[in-house]
Amino acid sequence: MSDCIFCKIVAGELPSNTVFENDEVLAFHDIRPQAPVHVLIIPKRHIPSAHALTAEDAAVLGEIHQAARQIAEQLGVAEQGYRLVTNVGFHGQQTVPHLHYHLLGGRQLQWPPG
Ligand code: DGP
Repeated sequence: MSDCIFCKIVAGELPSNTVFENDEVLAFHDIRPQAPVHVLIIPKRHIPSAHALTAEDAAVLGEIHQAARQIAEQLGVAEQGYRLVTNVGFHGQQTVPHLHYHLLGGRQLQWPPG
């Protein structure tokens, strides 16, 4: 999508601090980190949110979870634990309408979220 900032990052039209990339998935540091480790993991193909997923997206979801495991190991948060979360829509506080998973770690996270 031409006006999607994450599609622009995928296309190399906007910069990002990449931590993982394969044919289907890109992961980069969040521009406004909420934890010592805060990475966004996205499908390269534009999917608006988790609510828009279909059975045809099963493979890319698997890729995202494989990437998350690898990134958590790479950035040293796998042993202590981390959070993998996706926000959906207005009440979910989704601000970028391109599916993304936040990988947060490096400190004790709180539950429930606000
Ligand atoms: P959400 O609120 O769940 O839609 O999260 C969107 C996240 O995206 C938010 O934590 C800030 C981050 N973000 C927004 N624009 C950019 C950008 O241009 N680059 C990077 N690296 N992160 C961005």
